[in-house]
Amino acid sequence: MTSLLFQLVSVFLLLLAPLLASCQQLLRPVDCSAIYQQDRTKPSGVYTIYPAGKRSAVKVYCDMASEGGRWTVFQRRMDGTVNFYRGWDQYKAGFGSAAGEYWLGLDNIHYLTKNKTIELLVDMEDFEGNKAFARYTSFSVGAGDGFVLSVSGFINGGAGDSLSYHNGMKFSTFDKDQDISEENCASSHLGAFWYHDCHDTNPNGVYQWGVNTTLVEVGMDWDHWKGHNFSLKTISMKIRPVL
Ligand SMILES: [Ca+2]
Repeated sequence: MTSLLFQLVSVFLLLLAPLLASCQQLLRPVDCSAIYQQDRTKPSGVYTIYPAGKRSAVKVYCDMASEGGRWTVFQRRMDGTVNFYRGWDQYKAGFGSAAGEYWLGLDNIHYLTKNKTIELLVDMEDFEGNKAFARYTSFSVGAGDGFVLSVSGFINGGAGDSLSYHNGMKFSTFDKDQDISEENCASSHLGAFWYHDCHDTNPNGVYQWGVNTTLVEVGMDWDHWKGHNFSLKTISMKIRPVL
């Protein structure tokens, strides 16, 4: 009798499991795509996601409009109010505000791109209202202290491809030089990125309000659109799982 009861309870729990799993997803969405799929009328804005389980709550900006929406923004520059020239610990953990400028953190970006196919959208704008984007059908950031960038499948939205040059590189900050240049790319270009020898884009560089050649290639540039010495008005990097 006890055994029969046990079996019945087991079957009941097994039937309940998928429901519990979807409740979990409802309560603690892993990314903006999960939020969108629960309710497709949700507008763009700040939401809380859980990239790595229940203790990993973090606020992000969700772009629910561009190119079909569902995008989790992990990097966003728009007005120069946040200092992006920071060291390793800050780039690992994240900084800034999801309502404005921020960097989500390498640990979170790694979790969001782990064990699934993720695509990347890079949106940008100059100071005259011109917009362009670059899209990549595959994007991931590796584990460990390298946080190696894997990016491929470029789709041109008018911006050209300034990211493929960085494929396979480790992430570098001024206090952790992991680039392949003899110089310290992060300190000579006043940013932090998957520098190569050194960059085709410097999205975490200095916010400069357009062209400024006093210092060379330190602005927030995307070389194949506006050149190395043009610092953009806005740039944001966002990801979503390929469904
Ligand atoms: Ca170096």
